[in-house]
Amino acid sequence: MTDPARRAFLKSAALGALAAGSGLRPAWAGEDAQLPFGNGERPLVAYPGKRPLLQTTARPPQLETPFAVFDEGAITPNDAFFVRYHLADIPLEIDPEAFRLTVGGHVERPVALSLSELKALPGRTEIVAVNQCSGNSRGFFEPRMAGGQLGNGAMGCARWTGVPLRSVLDRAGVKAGAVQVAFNGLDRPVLPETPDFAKALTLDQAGDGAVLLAWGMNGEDLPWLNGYPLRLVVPGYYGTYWVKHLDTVTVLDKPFEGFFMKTAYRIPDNPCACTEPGQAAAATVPIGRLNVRSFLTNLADGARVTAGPVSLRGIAFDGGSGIRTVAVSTDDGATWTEAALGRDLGPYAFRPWSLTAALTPGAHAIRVRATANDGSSQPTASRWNPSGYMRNGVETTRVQAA
Ligand SMILES: Nc1nc2c(c(=O)[nH]1)N[C@H]1C(S)=C(S)[C@@H](COP(=O)(O)O)O[C@H]1N2
Ligand SMILES: [Mo]
Repeated sequence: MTDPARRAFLKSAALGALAAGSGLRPAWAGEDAQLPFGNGERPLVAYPGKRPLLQTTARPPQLETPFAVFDEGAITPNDAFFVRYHLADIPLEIDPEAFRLTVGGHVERPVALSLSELKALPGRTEIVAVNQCSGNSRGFFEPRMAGGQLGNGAMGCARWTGVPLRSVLDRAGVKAGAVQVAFNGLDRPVLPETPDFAKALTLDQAGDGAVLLAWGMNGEDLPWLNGYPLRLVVPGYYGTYWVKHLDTVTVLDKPFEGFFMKTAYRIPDNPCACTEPGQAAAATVPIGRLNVRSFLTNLADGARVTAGPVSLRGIAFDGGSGIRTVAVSTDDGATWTEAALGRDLGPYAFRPWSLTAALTPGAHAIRVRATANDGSSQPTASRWNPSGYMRNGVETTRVQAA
């Protein structure tokens, strides 16, 4: 075992290079370094604890997983997991011995828990869950909108280890009249006028036993850039709620008014969470659960294959009802065949699927469409909204069989 204090020092040394902007060199040009949209060219850059990932911005670090990684299996490796930050002042040094999670606000007994106290709490558990950025795939929307021009790699599925947030709230004793719980981490804005990144859940959402204070990811400590030493894991919900480097939990007796709840990360308040392209929404609500999506992972757009039986495989997921079926079309949506579903790692996980399709010589548009246990399915065309959130239209991969 490495001494934890020393481990944090080693990490911070690597991150010192990150802060100084040195020691980070673009690696080779990958297949999806050039995305099929304007300004879509992104270098592959290796950050501390990460293999080369697609860099959207350097300050703050925003890294996307190269899509081929999703063909490695239903669990996204820690060193390939995407990274999203809003604020450039990310923590570069954390002493795991001195670290405390404080739980305060509208509670009977404010508490400050060390990592070892958290790890010793009853109810330690693991859950496999997808963390997906609200703006994943934004770069494919037409017309374009502001925001990170992301391909499909701002998502990942991991096995998270932690304790239910509920145990810690119970320990602090939520007072009558509480309505929300707010979460803040160690990252800070560089400029005083930039709002701090903080999020809130309703008391009901926060009390769901699936919501974890997590220190472990795929059997290891959280990677630094994914929130070491502690993050919120909100299974079924978009990544924006999964606050990293979490050190402050505040129970509130009125709704949280911070920028990242009141102004940002809101969707049109209608059943499709959409508007006419180019139009603003009449009313908005905070973004919530993931909608259902599916992807083909073993063939890229433009691939050439040998005509005859071709193995197709991929992943599907939704906001927690689980995947019921995945259907595949190799004739541009005219006919559909049900794929076999792979290992079930739980309702919040990537669900693998596979199918052997007979491809005649010529061009094929392969489409994949998942249906979740709650009956929801993917629209043929993605629905537009002003922030480019929740894209989930049926994906099409064009291949050539010969
Ligand atoms: N402290 C902190 N936590 C954060 C954010 C942030 O900017 N700061 N971004 C959120 C957003 S929008 C996403 S999509 C996820 C991404 O998690 P990851 O970087 O571990 O992939 O972190 C969330 N947690
Ligand atoms: Mo996000």
